[in-house]
Amino acid sequence: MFKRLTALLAGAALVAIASVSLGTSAQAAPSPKSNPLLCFDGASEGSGNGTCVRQGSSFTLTNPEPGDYSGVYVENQSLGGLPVRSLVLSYTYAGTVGGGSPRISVPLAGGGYAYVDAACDANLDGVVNLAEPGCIISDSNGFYGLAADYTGVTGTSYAFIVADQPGTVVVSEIKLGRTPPGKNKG
Ligand SMILES: [Ca+2]
Repeated sequence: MFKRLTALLAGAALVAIASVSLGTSAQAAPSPKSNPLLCFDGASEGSGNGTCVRQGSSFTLTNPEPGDYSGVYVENQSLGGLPVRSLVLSYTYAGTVGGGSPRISVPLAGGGYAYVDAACDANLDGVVNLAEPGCIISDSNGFYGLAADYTGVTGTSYAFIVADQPGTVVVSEIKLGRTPPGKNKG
């Protein structure tokens, strides 16, 4: 009887500790089930007048002048050691497109970024998708070619979409993740 009571008390103590730590971490981090998409922009970072405004799953990126920027990133994402071509990278775009804007930037192991922009929209349907046949990508180390031929590997950071040409573009249906289609939340 005594042993049983002790076990019950120990169990209750563990539950209490678990509740406390859960309560603390819940404030510091969102659910591990999803990696929320968040805006970033020059206007809120004290660097120009670019703005990102979210409405549901659509993000309106507005850059009044050259040098302005705005974009979307994935909170709490840590890519690392994955072939870039294996990532689930896609978005729908409408508005000002050109000069590599908007684009997905993916951090590379060893430095630099891989870029996925409208050149990847081979069938010109307004959807950029890394898995699309004929998708052309580039990187900051001089690569320009088919995504299927790309051998770059991700570094330990997060992928983001950025617009940095004057004008307004709406990006939506954004996938910046590492998980297979259907499971991707980021
Ligand atoms: Ca397309």
